[in-house]
Amino acid sequence: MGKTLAYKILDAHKVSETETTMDIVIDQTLTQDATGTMAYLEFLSFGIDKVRTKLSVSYVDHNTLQNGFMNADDHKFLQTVADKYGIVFSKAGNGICHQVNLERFAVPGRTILGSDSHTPTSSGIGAIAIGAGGLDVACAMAGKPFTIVKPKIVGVKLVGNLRDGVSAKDIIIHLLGIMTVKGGVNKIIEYYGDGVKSLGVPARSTICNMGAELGATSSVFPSDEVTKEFLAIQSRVEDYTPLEADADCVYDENYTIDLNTLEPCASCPNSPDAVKPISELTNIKVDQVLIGSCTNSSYYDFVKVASILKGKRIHKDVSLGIAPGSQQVLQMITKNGILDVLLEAGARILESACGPCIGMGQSPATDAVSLRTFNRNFYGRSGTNSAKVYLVSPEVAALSAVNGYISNPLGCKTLPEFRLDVEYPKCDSLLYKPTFKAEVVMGPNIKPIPHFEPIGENFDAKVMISLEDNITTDHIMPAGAKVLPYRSNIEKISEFVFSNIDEGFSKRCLANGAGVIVAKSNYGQGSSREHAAIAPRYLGIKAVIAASFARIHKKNLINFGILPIELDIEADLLDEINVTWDFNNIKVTNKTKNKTWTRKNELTEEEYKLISVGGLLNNM
Ligand code: MIC
Ligand code: SF4
Repeated sequence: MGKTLAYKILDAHKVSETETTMDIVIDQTLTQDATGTMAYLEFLSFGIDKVRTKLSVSYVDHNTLQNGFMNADDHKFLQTVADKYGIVFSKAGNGICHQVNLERFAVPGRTILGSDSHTPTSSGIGAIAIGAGGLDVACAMAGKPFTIVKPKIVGVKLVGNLRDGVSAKDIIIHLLGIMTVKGGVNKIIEYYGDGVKSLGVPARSTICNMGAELGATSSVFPSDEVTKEFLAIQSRVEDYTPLEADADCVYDENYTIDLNTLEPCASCPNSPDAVKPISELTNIKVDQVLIGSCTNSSYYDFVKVASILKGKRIHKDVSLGIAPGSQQVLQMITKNGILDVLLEAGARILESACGPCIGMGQSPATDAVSLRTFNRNFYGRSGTNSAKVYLVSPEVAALSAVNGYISNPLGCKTLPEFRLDVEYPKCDSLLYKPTFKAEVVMGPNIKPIPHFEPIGENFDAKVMISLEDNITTDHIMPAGAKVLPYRSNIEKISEFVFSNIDEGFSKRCLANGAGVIVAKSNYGQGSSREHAAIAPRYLGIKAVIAASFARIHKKNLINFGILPIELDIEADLLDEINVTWDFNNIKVTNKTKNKTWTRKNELTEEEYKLISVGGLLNNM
């Protein structure tokens, strides 16, 4: 039997395996500023002289709002660490990490680990790119292989061609509607079929990007002539290698998407898997439209947008914001007349950065409807809890901005004057190669990582919060302009844990001592931010009891010495819990309700060891 493309790449990087897990060598890493300061503090604590990867890149793209010294302090720290330890530095303004990584660095067949959940954007080029917590990325930079659960491979066959007005974003939104936000956990989504040829690398990357919303470990496209062309216009055709699955490979799960009949669709508030066709949503009045983020901010996306906006003006009640994904994209749209079209239509031009996607400005008005080409519409993420955020394609976004209500772009053509087959400027003026000379500068915003004692194998604790299905890391550790500047200060940021849904959480934890969190399925979906584990640990959380966990968050909990317990239990606030556990079993007793649950401990030996010693940092 032949091999899937995913296993061809994984097996070529495998250094060891158990029945359920495999350790893979990581070729490249990426970090961004909001997770990077922790990742580099962790890296520095290893006492290593330089990174051991083929390539590591440190991006500044999230905390670019510099209201106060904090974010600027962080940027300086990141730049000096990069320079000293052999890491390429991408300065604020150069663009969103995933867009720039795809343009300038991702290589077919390589493994890439990034401290951001949307790292799989780079898989559009035929790499296996995986999102992880900062500490895992720090370990990879130190040359340690990365452990993954051996993934099941989902084969998605793409058939035919997309109609005008339908785009790659609709493919992945459609798949989210089928597979849901937990359908991809511990799986890699592999795309194949004749429909693949019709999708350029940016379109493939849009699809891989939102594989993160499926909870998938990664996604992957073949590396073919289309990939070669993309690398050629990026002046790095030498990075090309053809790669595809064997024709007789067998997938663990199968889906077929007929591109000929696919319709434009949207993820409705407040979940990427709340999917409806646009044809069922028309006539909803729109207040804000935002085009950008690592999902849809390529030059190719703006060609589509300009084709719709050309000669038109946006509706007077709509605010349209545009954030090109990188300096290169900005330069391209400037050169090719697209920027003029956007300005004439009435667009506000935002910085090439994450910006509103992570609540850094552009929060909508009370109860407003906001259409975004982004990847997440979780409760509160936009900065306005009552806003209704829909995730859509650039075509839906542009047409709706003109009409003032959600509109169906089916049939809208790309104008030939906005050509795609042009040479791209290299535009590396904000990329810095390391000189190995800098002294690390650590401003007052950067505090040491707290030390955590092991939780012990028998402890009493109180239920600090009891939650539903699909709790996101945005619920646990909100982001946004107010909170993000404290990413390098655990004591301060811990005040905000669960603050959007339970303002008293952090004070209650500090007053009560040892705590547990109780939740239903897919706890911790969404981002890779390890702050969603470190800050609760700082507040005394020793275990999370949930029906199931999202992949990255589960690893982050273990890395910081919190016990993840896979159990579906009923518990109320401040119920008294006893947890007794060892390598083989876990016993949870709700002393208040007089109920006991026992289960086999599913932790690997390594995970057991990490929790026993209080986390990965203590272990290193
Ligand atoms: C996100 O999209 O939620 C983020 C912000 O990029 C996070 C990382 C972070 O919280 O810093 C992610 O996706 O991992
Ligand atoms: Fe940035 Fe948004 Fe992409 Fe996260 S999802 S990396 S915040 S653009």
